[in-house]
Amino acid sequence: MHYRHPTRLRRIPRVGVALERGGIRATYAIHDRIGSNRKARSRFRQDAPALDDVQRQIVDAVDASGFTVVPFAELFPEPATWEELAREARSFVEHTEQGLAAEATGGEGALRRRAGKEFVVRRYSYGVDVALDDPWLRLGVSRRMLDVANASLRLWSKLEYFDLWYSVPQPQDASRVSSQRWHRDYNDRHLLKAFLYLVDVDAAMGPFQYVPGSAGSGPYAREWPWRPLGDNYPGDDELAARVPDSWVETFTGPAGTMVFCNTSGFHRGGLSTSDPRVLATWTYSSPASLASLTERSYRFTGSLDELDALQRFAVT
Ligand SMILES: O=C(O)CCC(=O)C(=O)O
Repeated sequence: MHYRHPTRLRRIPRVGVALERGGIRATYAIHDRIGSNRKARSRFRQDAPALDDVQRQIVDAVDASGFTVVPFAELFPEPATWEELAREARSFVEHTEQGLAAEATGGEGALRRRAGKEFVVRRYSYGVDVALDDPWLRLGVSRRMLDVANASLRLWSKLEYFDLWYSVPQPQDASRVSSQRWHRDYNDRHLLKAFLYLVDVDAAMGPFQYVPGSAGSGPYAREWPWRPLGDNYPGDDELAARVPDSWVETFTGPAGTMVFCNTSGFHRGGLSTSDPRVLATWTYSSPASLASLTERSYRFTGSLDELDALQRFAVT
């Protein structure tokens, strides 16, 4: 089974696009109800993880409103874990800033960006080879994280993506583009993303924002409802007309702030007009996810023997 990446739809005549979208949606529905997700759900039920209080609170809060915030140290209390990530983050920032300085003087920065989202410099982007010596991957497949993701999605999930992002500050009058605008992620309704701030993030630095209750059966779930490849960028003014500002959650916070959320609900962020926003992010999706079938951001090149069954499932 193969999904076509949505950017490739543009070259197909309009009737073809409609048919193809229909096909993709039908395929997603089959995978969700009776295909790969059914198996992943039954594996989860056979061996449901025992969660501690912190993990349970995350799962319950995401169930209730689509998001929650937790200090990293509550989930990972060992100081050495944070210290290692903070060191890695500093080296990513240093490398990025050297690259940006080189570009500013007409040189080659050797920085990783993706078309349409040039404001984000990435540590990895897509197609990178990683093993368990990578602390970001190690965290992503740790049972502390994976048990939360699986309990939240109620199935054995796939770690579809992880990366570090450096959001380059934009001019004061810059318009919002891409994921800086309100949207639902198109690829799956069973999604859990984690964002870990690696610097203090204030209101001018493009904090992540979320519309509580816009996923699952929440009060805003029916506004431009989620569909695979749906019309998921309604326009910020249109959204503001239906969702009061006071309802929106804005996640400012110190380095070490961790946000968990279901991004099939409305979210946006990353338009900094002051200092760079630097974060790490992990995406867990169901096996039916459009993205997990087509592309994983990384290739796991370590030995599968180092992983338990659930971790192997997540990275393959
Ligand atoms: O950069 C942000 O805060 C938004 C990220 C986002 O839209 C996403 O990961 O789907």
